[in-house]
Amino acid sequence: MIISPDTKRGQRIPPGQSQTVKWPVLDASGTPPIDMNKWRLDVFGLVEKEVSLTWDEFMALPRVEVFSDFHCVTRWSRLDNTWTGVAVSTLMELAGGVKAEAKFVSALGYDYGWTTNLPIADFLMEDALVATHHDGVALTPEHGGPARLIVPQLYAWKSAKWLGGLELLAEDKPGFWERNGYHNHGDPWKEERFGY
Ligand SMILES: Nc1nc2c(c(=O)[nH]1)N[C@H]1C(S)=C(S)[C@@H](COP(=O)(O)O)O[C@H]1N2
Ligand SMILES: [Mo]
Repeated sequence: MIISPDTKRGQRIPPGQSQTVKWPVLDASGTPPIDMNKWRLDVFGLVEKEVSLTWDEFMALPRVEVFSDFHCVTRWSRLDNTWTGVAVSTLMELAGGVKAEAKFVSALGYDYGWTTNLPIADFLMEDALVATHHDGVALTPEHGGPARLIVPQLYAWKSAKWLGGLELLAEDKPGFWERNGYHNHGDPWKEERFGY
C-alpha cells in the first residue's frame, strides 16, 4: 500500500477547506455513456511506444493500493480514501517510458472532450494512479467509473473521471476548468484555487 505523504501531516485539512464524510459528485456536464467494448485507455504523445489498452488488458496490469485524501476546490475534503488501480508509473513503463521532451500531461475524459492538464512531475508522483475501485468498491459511473485518474496531491478537479487518454506533451495545454478560471496548477496547500 502506498501512503500519500499528505495523510501524514499533523493538520490534514488544507487552508480554507472543511471535512466531509459524504462524497459529493461534481463534474462539468454529467456522466457520459461508456460502451465497455469500445473503452480504451490511450497513452500517447511523447512516450517511446504509444499504447491503447482494452479493458481486459488494463485490468491485467499489476495493481496498487493508495491511501490518500481528496480535496475539492469547492472547499470540501474527504479524508481516508483507499483507491485501487494501476499506478501511473506502471502505465508509463508500459509505454516504454516518457520522452525527455515530455513536460506536461493532458488527461482526457469520455465526457465530450473534457480535459485537465498537469506538469509531468505531479503526474509521476508515486501516489498517482488510474483507479477502478474506491474503498474496495468498483467506482460508480457518477464518480468516474470504470476508471479515473487520481492525483491526491492536487485539487480534485485534476483527477479526471471517465479517463480515456493520457497525452504526454512538450507544451502545456490548459484543460476545461483551467480555461474557465481555475488555477493552472492547483496545489491545495498553497490554495491555488483560481487563475489570474
Ligand atoms: N472527466 C471529468 N473529470 C472530472 C470532472 C469533470 O467534469 N469531468 N470534474 C472534476 C471536479 S471539478 C472534481 S471536484 C472531481 C469530483 O469527483 P467526484 O465527483 O468523484 O467527487 O472530479 C473532477 N474530474
Ligand atoms: Mo471541483
